Amino acid sequence: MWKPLRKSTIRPRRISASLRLQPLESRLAPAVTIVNPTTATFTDVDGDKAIVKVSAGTLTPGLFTTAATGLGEQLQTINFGGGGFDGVNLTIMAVKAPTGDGLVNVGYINSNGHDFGAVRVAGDLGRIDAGDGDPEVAALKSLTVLSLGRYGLDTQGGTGYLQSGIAGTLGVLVVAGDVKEAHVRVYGNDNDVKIGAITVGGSLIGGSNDDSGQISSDGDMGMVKIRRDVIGGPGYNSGRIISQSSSGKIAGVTIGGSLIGGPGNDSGLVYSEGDLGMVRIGHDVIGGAGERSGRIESVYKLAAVTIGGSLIGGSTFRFHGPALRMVQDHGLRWHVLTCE
Ligand SMILES: [Ca+2]
Repeated sequence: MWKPLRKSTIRPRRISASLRLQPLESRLAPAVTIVNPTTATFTDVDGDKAIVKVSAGTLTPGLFTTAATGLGEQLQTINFGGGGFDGVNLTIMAVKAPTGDGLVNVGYINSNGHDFGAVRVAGDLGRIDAGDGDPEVAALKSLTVLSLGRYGLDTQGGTGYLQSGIAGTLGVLVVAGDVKEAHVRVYGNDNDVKIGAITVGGSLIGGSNDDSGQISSDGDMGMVKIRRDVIGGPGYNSGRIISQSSSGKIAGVTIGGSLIGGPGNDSGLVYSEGDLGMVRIGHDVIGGAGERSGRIESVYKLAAVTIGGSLIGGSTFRFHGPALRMVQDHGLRWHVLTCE
């Protein structure tokens, strides 16, 4: 029997840091300069001039939480949860200094309870919350970032989460590099919410936390393109692409590299509670030590699966059989098992 997949759970835990900059003493000078109502600037940790722009609304210093770090400030939080920025576009970018990288990494963008327009961060983003739950208007029209979660919780001051919650519809998700241990979750009534097109230029990487390295929708999901790999980790449900709507579908999934199961159960997964369109894996599908890891599954229709490389079984004891099995149970569920 198949163990039913649990809905996503959020278990914040400290994530190992790959970048750690020591805060300096706090200082009296304001960290963020309000240039005009829609533009603010600050000096980034490596000396770059960071620029925050909104298409409407009025920026104030109180919206920003920063920590004096390195040569300037780490933007830990920008808080639009109080309203006044509904539907606005937000761009956070950097002008390169001789000491800098021309990028700006951001901890948390909070627009909880309020919709956003297009959000663009020229650097890494730890987390974003947006959406008022009204399905008639997109909760977040688009999110474009260099990477998600690459620096763990360091950009949030060592606390917080890497889970992003979008209450409503996310139009377009573009991540130029990796999604590392971060989780983008679109939630709401499964007949109304969806994620449009998803493009990840690097890999979707699960970690030790449950549900880490994940893109999930309570409703439909458009075409998903992962240029490199989907990699399960030790965490349950880590490294996963999932639509949890029984009435919905995933239009299709292309993984340029491999789908790799990890030590966690149900890690390294492409899964749809509804229909699943064409799934193309450029290289291998590899089962891991976790039960049901390295798996492609649709509860209803599965259009087709192509695997450019090998199908390699994992070490789980539960499913022994041929290298590729497609199993239908209850007349509806199609499973592609990766097993010995
Ligand atoms: Ca920088």
